[in-house]
Amino acid sequence: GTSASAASADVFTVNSPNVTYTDTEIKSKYTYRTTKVEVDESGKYVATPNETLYDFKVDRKIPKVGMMLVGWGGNNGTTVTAGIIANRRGLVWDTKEGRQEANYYGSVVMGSTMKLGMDAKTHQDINIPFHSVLPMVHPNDLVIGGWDISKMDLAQAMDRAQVLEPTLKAQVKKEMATMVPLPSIYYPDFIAANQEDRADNLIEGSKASMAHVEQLRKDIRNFKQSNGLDKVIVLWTANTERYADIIEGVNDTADNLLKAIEQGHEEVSPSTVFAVACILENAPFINGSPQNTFVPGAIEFAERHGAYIGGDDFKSGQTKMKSALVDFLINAGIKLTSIASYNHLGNNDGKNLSSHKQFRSKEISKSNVVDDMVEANHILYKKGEHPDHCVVIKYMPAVADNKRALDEYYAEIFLGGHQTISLFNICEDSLLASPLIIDLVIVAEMMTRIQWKSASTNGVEETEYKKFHSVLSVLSYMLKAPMTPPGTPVVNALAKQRAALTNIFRACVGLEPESDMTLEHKLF
Ligand code: NAI
Ligand code: DG6
Repeated sequence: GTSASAASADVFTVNSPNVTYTDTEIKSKYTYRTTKVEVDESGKYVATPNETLYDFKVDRKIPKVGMMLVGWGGNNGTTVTAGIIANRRGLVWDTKEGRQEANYYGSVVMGSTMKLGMDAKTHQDINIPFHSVLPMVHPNDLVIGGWDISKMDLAQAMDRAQVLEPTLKAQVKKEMATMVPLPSIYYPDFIAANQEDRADNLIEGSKASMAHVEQLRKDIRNFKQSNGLDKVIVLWTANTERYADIIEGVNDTADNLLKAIEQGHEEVSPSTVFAVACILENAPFINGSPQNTFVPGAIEFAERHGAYIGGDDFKSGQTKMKSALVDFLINAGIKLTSIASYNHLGNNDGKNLSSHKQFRSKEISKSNVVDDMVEANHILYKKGEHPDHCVVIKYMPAVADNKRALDEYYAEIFLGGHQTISLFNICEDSLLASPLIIDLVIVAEMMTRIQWKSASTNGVEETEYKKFHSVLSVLSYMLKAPMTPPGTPVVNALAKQRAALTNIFRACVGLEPESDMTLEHKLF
């Protein structure tokens, strides 16, 4: 059942005539301030401040939520599961560096703060946990389940992943041994041939079918019912698939996609079948891998059902750094001229990516991440000009999950000089990706409880609250190739992505965006 909670009001309340709290809702009247730009007859820009009034409504009842992972038995699936159990039970374990406590480092929602405002007397910043700005689900309360084409229980699969300390594994083993992934759908052509030996937990049939859609829907419903859940969020953290070809009449529209599934068309991937099943169950579906799961027909289908989708590809280490560093360089007026991005890793993800078509999916998601920053600076870059950018991934079994990433950023500075920045990033891949899974699930769930309507401009009050767009671009911070509503721009710059997330959440409780002007400290 649901439990009423006042998580955000526990830490703060907003004292404003524009914000009202009831037991079940927070309502805010919010003025969204932007700048409208037009061009006059002489070709000059005319910038006009613009205000739009919105009403936001947040459902304060924190639901009981299930997180179902596709690829539950993989490195990310086992690591995030063990991590949540460790936090839930407050575990402490020995390592060669001393005693380690469970934590949620690497999660924006659980590990970061945002400025609420300034102390009324001292003008010092008051910061609050990100998690408390709105009544969000706590990850400790997520009920976890999912599917895998490998039938290993989660305790054995955690050993196979070689990510966690033995002293931690020993404490979660018993619980994880009881967790066994549901059989999944496997269409061999979509993942590397080298994955075949782990495919021993399969739903019958090796191409898309409505029977597959129905089985996955049943799995979601059963999970929901047997755990007494209000809501299920599904996240793909299974192997990277190859791209599906976009074919007219097959996956270009919602109706064609459904027909293609009925006919067992070979260009419909397992991840797209999962997406369709989730849309029909109204379970938000997030793609943590790079492939084009959300073919145009899948997006249209989600829109038609008002279901939430998000993707693609977790932005964990090398690319997160890239989307911060390139933002810094270009906004510093430095002309980035090339990025050489190399990495090697030895986990099963690396093995799958050693196959060309699957690597290609990853190459695409890793390569497009600087486009918006380059396009925004027409002083440094002519139209169509962009830095050289090369992405290499190699499989090196010995380093297991400890990915090594080497990046060289080469830039042109003042008067023809050059700057070379060389980065060597050793990141335990699944320990970076797991907190992103938590953030994606918590934020996506939160978005299902926020509604909006345009405030009256002509005296006629709109009565109907609406949802956000099906494509949750607010998840961009956690994703390498953020999906946005069709026809809308993609933002890759990390700071902008975080600002969008925090400022939308602030707006829901009637708070202004954080401008960082701090005039209080600058005026005499
Ligand atoms: P993994 O290979 O350890 O796990 C994937 C799991 O998916 C395996 O257990 C496999 O048996 C299962 N699987 C494959 N096809 C399936 C299907 N059709 N249905 C159900 N299960 C299926 O990989 P890992 O390291 O957990 O990564 C998962 C995905 O996340 C990969 O696509 C990877 O590229 C992506 N990713 C990982 C990041 C990281 O830092 N670990 C960051 C960014 C993306
Ligand atoms: C090698 O590049 C394997 C990939 O799955 C990455 O480790 C993963 O996509 C994370 O990438 P990044 O660039 O965010 O560190």
